[in-house]
Amino acid sequence: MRPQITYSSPTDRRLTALVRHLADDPFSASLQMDSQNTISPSPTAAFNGDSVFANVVQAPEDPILGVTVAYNKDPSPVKLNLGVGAYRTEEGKPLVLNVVSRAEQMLVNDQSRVKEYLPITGLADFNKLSAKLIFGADSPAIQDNRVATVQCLSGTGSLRVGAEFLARHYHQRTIYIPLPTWGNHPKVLTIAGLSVKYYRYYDPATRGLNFQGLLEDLGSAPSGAIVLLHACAHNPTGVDPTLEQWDQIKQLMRSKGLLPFFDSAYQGFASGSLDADAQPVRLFVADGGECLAAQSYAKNMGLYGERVGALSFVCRTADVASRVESQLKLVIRPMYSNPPLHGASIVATILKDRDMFHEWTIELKAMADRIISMRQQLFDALQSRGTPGDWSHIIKQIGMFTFTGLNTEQVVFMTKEYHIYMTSDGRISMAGLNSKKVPHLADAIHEAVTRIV
Ligand code: KET
Repeated sequence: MRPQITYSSPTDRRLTALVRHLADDPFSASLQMDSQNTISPSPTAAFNGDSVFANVVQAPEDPILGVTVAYNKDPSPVKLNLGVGAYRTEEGKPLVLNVVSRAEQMLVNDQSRVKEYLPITGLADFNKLSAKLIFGADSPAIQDNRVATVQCLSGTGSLRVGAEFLARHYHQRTIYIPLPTWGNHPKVLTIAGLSVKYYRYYDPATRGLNFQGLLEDLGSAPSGAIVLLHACAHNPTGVDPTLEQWDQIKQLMRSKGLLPFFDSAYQGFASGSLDADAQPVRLFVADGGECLAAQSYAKNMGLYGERVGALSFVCRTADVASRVESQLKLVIRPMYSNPPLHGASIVATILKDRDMFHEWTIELKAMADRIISMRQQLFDALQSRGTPGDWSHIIKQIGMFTFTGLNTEQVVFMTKEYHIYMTSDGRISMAGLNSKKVPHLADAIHEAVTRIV
């Protein structure tokens, strides 16, 4: 007799977990649609003379990247894309940092360079320098060799590899993520095999942090649960805890043995200072405890399309760190084998040269300052129009985004009548705005909130 075969592959389990998660997602109905259309396997197509894929249903666009797709199709000359978090200059153009161009030129001129595969863990220099950037040059964890860092495919890839590792090797599969959070978080984490739960983060009434709710929810999390924390410039709300609040969060998490997983996609974009923005992470590392950090160079070095990022595990001992690294290789190798060379070479060139590093910090600060000035200009424009409501959150929130408080209907109105594109939750990318477009945006907001209450 043939043995009974049970079809419970890791992929099946992940899909089941993902569908289960998305079905009771409290925040976004569009996620459920995603799950129907992109993730659940379609019924097998019978051969019908057309295509074996005839039963594949049309998937909806991504809630963030799909905004750019819609924007690109709009022929209007006044259109404005405030959807994706991508920096634009005052002229509305994408920016390649001078220091990045300089590093690329140096790489091109270096005749000794070859195009061999990198190791599975990526470029060694890049990894060391990335750990130094986030944990600090004098970090005791780095000095003790307790940090395992691997180069990954930008922030998203770092989150995915970290989550896959945790699903395989960590005793708790539950990860708590803020409500709301970056729309891709629940998808990346669930498909990696973790089970997502939310902790309260944002209070729509105050347009600030729901600190009490956060403490209550983490306080009732099962011991050992993983907690995703935005290192700075929380996306989409632009609301961060103060350092004192971070300290309280740390104490609570340590007392319950909760494992911090930092997503650091905006280091330098919140305050303009790389060190200041890394303080929350360094606070957690300073007590000798363990944590994970996913870093992205998409925004702070403008390397969006190069897909360059790093995942670090801060461990108790060097021995543990080395074993963690050995297992990370087993996660990475069947996923994409090894990471790309070019972007990491640019980053390493800049981080290891004093002058270039300094030049980078100046360019980064200029980007952060331009965003802050956009906040002020938009706020002033709404004030001068007498737009109903309190708009002070525009200048209080930090980082790339303003969580405006505009509802979906108002967003749809602004897109239809003013050709202004943004995500349906009312998030606008301040980095996509410029002085010339401020009056247009302020007119649109003014009309949207006056007409649609
Ligand atoms: N984490 C957060 C919090 C985040 O906002 C992004 C990107 C990422 C990670 C991933 O970035 P990567 O390019 O993989 O390094 N957010 C912007 C772009 C996107 O959605 O992909 C955004 O929210 O517009």
